[in-house]
Amino acid sequence: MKRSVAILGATGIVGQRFFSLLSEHPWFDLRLVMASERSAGKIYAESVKWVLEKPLPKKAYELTIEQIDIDTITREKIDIAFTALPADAAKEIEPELARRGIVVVSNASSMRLEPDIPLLNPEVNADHIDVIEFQRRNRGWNGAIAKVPNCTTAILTLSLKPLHDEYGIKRVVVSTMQALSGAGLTGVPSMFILDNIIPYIEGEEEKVEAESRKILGTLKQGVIELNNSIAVSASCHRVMVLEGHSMAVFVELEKKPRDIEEIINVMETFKDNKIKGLGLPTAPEKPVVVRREVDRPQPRLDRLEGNGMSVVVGRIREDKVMNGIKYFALGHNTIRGAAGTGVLIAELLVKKDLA
Ligand code: 11C
Repeated sequence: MKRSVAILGATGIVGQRFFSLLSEHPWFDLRLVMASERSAGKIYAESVKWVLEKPLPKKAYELTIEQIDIDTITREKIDIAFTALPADAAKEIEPELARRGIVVVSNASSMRLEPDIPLLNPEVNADHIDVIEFQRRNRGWNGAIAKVPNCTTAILTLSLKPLHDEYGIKRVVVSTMQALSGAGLTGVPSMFILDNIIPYIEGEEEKVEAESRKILGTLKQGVIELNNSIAVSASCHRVMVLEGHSMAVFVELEKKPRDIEEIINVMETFKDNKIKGLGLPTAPEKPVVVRREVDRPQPRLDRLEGNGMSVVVGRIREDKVMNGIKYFALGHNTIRGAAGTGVLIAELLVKKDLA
């Protein structure tokens, strides 16, 4: 049976991505699109400008934006609420929804590091979903909260997972080149960074460093423990790219790879064992795609690989300073790094009878 779903924060960039992925989803019936008072009362198609393809999905003309209201969500018997809310609003609204029996799949950064809240990048740590049983017991909720990782973290950890499984990772240094859409910069405001790079993204480096260790951590005795044996250092930067976060990644490994061909094989054959065979509609056929051309991946050419759900890796080479390897990685920040991973999490929750 289809689950009834809502999007909270439906008019922002991530909200629009949620809309495009949910409006014709085989398992989900998109019933409510909610946003602030400013957009309430408008037909959805009239309020969106950024990511949605033209022609807009039929639902965009059928649904009217409603003001965010917990009672309406409860009354409409929504099973799953996808949220793209600012962290402050999410902190208030999401626990109340979970208390009322709604399953929340949230892109907001609030609560991501709480030990009984799963921070899911399904091909990497789908098993962490089991913490929901403890979450429900601890907090007395009938619903639940599952979090989507920070966009850079989702892309980075998907590229690291095959390496970690095969060789063991000791240290990661990452330098990012992040797209404008990650900052919600549309239209004129994005022009402020034309011919420029902004070498600071508030809170991003801390998120990458902590969230990566949670995603690569383990579920033990009802909580998720950070992986403290992996050190992560990030430097994050905004560049004049519309969509797609790129990063130069330097990794110290425990075990020495035989050669670069072996590493390419390990990455390309990464089989996302955690969700394999579940038939999740949004899962890409290949979570990690390797490009051999020296000038790839590039955002404009490669960000839609696997419908935006694959991470594309290139320029894999030995790094003698790190006693390991270095490579370049790219992922679609609003799909793999946000709404796409959110929908994949919801599919996993349905498959596990948790939503
Ligand atoms: C950016 N990564 O590109 C940010 C946006 O942790 O969900 C997403 C912030 C987050 O600026």
